[in-house]
Amino acid sequence: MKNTTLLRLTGAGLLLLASGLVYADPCKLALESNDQMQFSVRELVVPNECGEVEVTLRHSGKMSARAMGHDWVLAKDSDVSAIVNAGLAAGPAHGYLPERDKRIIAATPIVGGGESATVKFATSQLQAGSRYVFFCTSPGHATVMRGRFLVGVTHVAQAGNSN
Ligand SMILES: [Cu+2]
Repeated sequence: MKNTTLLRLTGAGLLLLASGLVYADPCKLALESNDQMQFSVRELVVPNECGEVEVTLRHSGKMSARAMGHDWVLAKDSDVSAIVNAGLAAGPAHGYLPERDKRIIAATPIVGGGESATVKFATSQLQAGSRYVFFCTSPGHATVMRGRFLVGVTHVAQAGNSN
């Protein structure tokens, strides 16, 4: 009888612990975009432990997707220009994203004011030693709407690094 009670208590404790972890899941990232053609962050960092990452982009502005739409696209730094150009060629009917482009690691659809979109992707697609960038493929946006995407960088390392 005593053993059964103990097991039940342990189970409840683990359940509480698990829900706490879900609440502050470091593998789920969120950022905002606005009517001033900006992302709310210049850098996103995910821990090494994340097998899968979820990114949610919210548009906190009021302008329509046609006038000031934004998406969140992740790729190697060296592939950004080519993807942006291919996106321009694809045009608004395809959300300024080339279809089935293997250089794109993850991409949300374009959102307008008040909307949000989420994308999930496996970190196994990311190679150690490569530089990754997130950006927006709306025409002319990628020059300002871009930031660094880092895996496994601790806060201590960030504080000690000025760039
Ligand atoms: Cu944009």
